Amino acid sequence: MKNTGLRLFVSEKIKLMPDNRIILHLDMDYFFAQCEEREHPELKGKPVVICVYSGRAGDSGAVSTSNYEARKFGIKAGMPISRAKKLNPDAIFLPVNMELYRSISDEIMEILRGFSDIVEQESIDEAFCDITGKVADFGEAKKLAAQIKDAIKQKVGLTCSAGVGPNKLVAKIASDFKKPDGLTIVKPEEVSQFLEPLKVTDIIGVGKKTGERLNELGINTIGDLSKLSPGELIREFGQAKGTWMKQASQGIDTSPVQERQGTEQIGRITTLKEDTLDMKVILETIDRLSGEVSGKLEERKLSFRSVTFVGISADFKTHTKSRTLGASAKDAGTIKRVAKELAKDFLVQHPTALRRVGVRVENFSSEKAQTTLGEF
Ligand code: DGT
Ligand code: CA
Repeated sequence: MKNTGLRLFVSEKIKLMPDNRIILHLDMDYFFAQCEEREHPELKGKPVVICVYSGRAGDSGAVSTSNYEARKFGIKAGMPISRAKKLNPDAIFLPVNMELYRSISDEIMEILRGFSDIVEQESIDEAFCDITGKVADFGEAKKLAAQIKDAIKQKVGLTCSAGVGPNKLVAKIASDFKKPDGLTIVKPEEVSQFLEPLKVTDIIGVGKKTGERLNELGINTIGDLSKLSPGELIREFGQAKGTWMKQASQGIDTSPVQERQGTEQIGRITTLKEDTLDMKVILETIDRLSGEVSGKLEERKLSFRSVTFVGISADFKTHTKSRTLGASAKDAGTIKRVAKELAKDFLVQHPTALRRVGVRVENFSSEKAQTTLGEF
């Protein structure tokens, strides 16, 4: 009798569970600064600060990010560069090199797509994957997450932190739980215990202002928040936000992982054997990279509208040249032809030795959608 009762209780609980998905969130560690460390290994172990200079005189501008060595001195994203320099005048200050970070981000997103069919790129260095269909349980999910971290380390040379949970809300908090190089798994039955001691502002969507208001009300942890009635939260924050906060505090989130349209690009970049201006070497490299890009497009049945040539010169400056086509294309021939034309144009205008060369396509449409259009 006892056993039957227990079984009944368990199956009831499973039926009532709002979510039976397995979601992974991945966040690269100190991303821009780690990209620079990869490009300049001599920076490793030193405090590195990545800066957005305002273009005005001197050190006017803000810190974009810093590595963990620099964070030990209190240097943080968003602070004025002048303040960071006071905190540690000996740190290495570098300007943002967005093209480099974008191309590394592309490589990472492609690796993720190799492991998961459903990838939602959330920012340059973060993504969600719905791996429900790929693994049987959270034990397998942990192994898969470790494999993904490994692949990124091996192929791209960077570390990241991953979180796995029953939904996006929990997965995201989990990836932030242990950094750098962390891996945190939160099974559905562990969600309440995991969230309880965390700060209310650890919930993505509970910003600084809401956090301060909650603190004034004596609500500091997610556990405190979960004890409030929906009515109390709605009275304070309005219907939509109050209802959402109640759910979030209980670790409930039904939002799907979905591809974001228009932000996607597929690219390949490689380091040449030596810095060179030799057109033959550069064009041969473009041929090879274009073939790889086209292979990826074929796998995903995508057509593209624009092609970009990326050249990183010996002084580490990144240069790009792009062209938008009159109509969508999907063949390797078009990528090769356009990328080579762009490379030639670039080298005529900037006769500078290149260290790395890349090819990228974007503005996608799916072949399926095109066929449908054609039928009309
Ligand atoms: P993490 O994730 O704590 O190890 O460190 P990051 O640097 O990866 O920080 P994250 O994930 O918040 O942001 C990813 C990149 O976005 C970061 O490397 C630089 C850029 N970024 C972040 N916050 C700011 C900011 O306040 N201003 C500017 N310009 N860029 C930022
Ligand atoms: Ca990050």
